Amino acid sequence: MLDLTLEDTIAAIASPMNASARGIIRVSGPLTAMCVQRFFRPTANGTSIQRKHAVQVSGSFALQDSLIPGQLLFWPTEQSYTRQVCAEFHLPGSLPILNLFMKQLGETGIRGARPGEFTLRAFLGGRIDLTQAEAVLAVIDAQHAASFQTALQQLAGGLANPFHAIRESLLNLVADLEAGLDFVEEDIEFVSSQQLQTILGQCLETLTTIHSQMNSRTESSGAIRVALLGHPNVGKSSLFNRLAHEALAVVSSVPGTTRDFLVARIQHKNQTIELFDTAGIDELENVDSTGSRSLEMIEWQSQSKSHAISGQSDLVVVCIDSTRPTTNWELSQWNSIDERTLVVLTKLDMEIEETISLKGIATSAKTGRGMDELLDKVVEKNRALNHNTTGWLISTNARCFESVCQATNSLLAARSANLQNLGDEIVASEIRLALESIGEIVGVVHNEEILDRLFSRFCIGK
Ligand SMILES: Nc1nc2c(ncn2[C@@H]2O[C@H](COP(=O)(O)OP(=O)(O)OP(=O)(O)O)[C@@H](O)[C@H]2O)c(=O)[nH]1
Ligand SMILES: [Mg+2]
Repeated sequence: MLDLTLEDTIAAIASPMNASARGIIRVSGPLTAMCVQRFFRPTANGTSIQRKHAVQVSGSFALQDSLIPGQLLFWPTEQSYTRQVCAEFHLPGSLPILNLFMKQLGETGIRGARPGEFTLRAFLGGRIDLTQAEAVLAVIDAQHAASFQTALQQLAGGLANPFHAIRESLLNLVADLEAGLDFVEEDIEFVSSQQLQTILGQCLETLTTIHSQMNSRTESSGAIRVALLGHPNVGKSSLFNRLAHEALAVVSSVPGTTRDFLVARIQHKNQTIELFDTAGIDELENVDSTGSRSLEMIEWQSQSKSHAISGQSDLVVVCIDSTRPTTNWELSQWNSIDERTLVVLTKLDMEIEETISLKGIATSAKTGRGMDELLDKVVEKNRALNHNTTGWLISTNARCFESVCQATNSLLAARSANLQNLGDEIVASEIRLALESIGEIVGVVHNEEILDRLFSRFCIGK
């Protein structure tokens, strides 16, 4: 269960758990200043670290009887991520050193942080709202440039800002209505029926927009970028032309025909696919043996471009010529297949090389065999991938969807109560219900179950 108290001082190793140049221990809570005082010695004599502002100081850390060089980042006030006194100890990235330092901190009464506890404190301290906490997770989890961007936007308040604006308007409205109720005898009105209708109408409009944005966000958006990758002459350009229904790329029996890359946009099952034909990738040992130096350079540049394209695309289709023995590079691709990779066997209208043991989508650019199956797999794979990589954002959607619907219903009820002159008490009570639903989205209204479910999915140190 979550610990919602803020009195404990917590610490955790916040850098990856492997040997690296720098290891980071993060500390937050009331004992932080004491432990900085006790374990850190600034290099420059007389450097004061008990300031009002955040500081970054070089020095050394006392670890048992030794002094270890490092850097201290110190936030002495609550103007920190967790809204508490907070520090980061940047030490050499050796696990034994970091573990020993953690043990030393434990002896001063500081306890190990639980998963997500730093972010939880940032939330409880009002530094971030729940949608942003979810975005922190999405940023950590993002394996994709697109989902990383969406997560960053959400972290910057992209999703929560309109909710905050609606909350503000509704809070003012309730205050006006309730003030009016106190003066009901004197017939003083703080907000007219007309004004009320306008404000409710604006809030409803925003909620409707958010509702449809949430709907479209769960669906795949934009084109799927697919790179065709493989050795020279395996038939990438032929496949590309067949899929694009156009002879865009030059096809020839000379290996290394495609030097640059080509792109074609195709439609399949209501989904746009951006297909990239790339230069053939040679086994490294072959690159050195080809012709003059300048030719090598061109080849090397084309190949590194192919790698770059495959790195930037959503999916990679590795093309393997079924009429030739498998190469080491193809085997290595096969062994490192991940959720972004599809394997295609080409030229299946010809006689198959009998030693081929790799499996893939059977295709022939000549007969058109396997084209639909390949495109189906692309769409399917992309859907699964999107689901994984934007999972956290979709979970924000799932968590908030119902609240958005409830808030909408309450505001519709408030509007009709006002039109039917049912009295300001009824209107105000419906608006309060809407406020509660919106409060749940940004976390102004929260319960331990929601927090537990969310923060337990973080890793330690975040
Ligand atoms: N029979 C048959 N031949 C094919 C097929 N696909 C490609 N080829 C032949 O294989 C040779 C190479 O095809 P390309 O499409 O140029 O191969 P590539 O992978 O783009 O080659 P690079 O651009 O050099 O990397 C050509 O002679 C094609 O006609 C196929 O499905 N069936
Ligand atoms: Mg080609």
